[in-house]
Amino acid sequence: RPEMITFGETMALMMPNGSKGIEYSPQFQSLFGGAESNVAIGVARLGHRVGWFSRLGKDPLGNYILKKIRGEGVDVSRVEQTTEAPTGLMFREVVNGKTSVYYYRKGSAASTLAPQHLDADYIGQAQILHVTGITPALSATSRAAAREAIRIAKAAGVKVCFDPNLRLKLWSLDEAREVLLDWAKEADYFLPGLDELKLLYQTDNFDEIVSRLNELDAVSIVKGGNDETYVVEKSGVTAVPYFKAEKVVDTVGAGDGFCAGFIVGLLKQYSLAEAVRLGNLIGCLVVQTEGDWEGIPTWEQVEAFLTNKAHVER
Ligand code: KDG
Repeated sequence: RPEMITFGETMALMMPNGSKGIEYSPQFQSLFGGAESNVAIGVARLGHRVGWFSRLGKDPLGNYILKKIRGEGVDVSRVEQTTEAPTGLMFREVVNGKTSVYYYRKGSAASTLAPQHLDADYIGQAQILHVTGITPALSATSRAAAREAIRIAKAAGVKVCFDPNLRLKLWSLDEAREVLLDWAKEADYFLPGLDELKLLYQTDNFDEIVSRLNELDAVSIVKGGNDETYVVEKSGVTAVPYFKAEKVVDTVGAGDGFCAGFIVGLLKQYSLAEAVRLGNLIGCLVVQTEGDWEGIPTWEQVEAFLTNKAHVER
């Protein structure tokens, strides 16, 4: 039985080889990514039982994604493959240090996810449900499904982690603000980035952001301010410093790696600050590898890192 459940769209990901960018690159790496499956893979690598579900196309990209996620030890028993719609696709390039993502996902299989695809018993037996704000941006039915999953979790006493993952290529800021701030009220753990909060609350003032967060029932974990993560509780704000990355190769997926580490900390009943420290470590390792999730360490690697164990080359 999974300790954590998550769901959402996972897409094939094409990244140009070399520095030419999508338009001029003759060669691409074929990868995959999705905010929620990135978190699921992370939690599995860190040694905990986790389930992820979605709808994928019954097509080669859907088969590829399903096999890879299953291969990472994630329970995919609730994934459905359909011939009604294709697996979504994205391209990502880093040109002159700037990352750009292009989505080919409108009408994808995952966007046809609807409340009738949810297995309430499956969700209800977990300890944590992790939801992101990408799912409500995909379609009316996937928004309804995500909202219903939160309702099921709360009714069953499952803790809800909510990462707003603001994606302005998917919906307008006004529409996103309305939904994301409403859903934040349902969360036990709200996991936004500081940049997202500045946009959602329309202010750069940190104290004002903290007082808005304190209106929520949730504990808020704010990623990405001044090389530290903030734990915002009504009793006060705790800053937890980042680990220093040796080289930054691909920052996409850092937030998901953070969530995976933080959730594992919760499952291990760490203090909030300790769980955030583990999240920070995973985020720091993810940015040093290309791809969304490939840089996530195993639990053994985390222990070796934290105890400074010497690496045996051969
Ligand atoms: O957090 C990383 C995700 O943004 C990436 O995997 C793609 O899920 C994705 C999305 O919808 O942007």
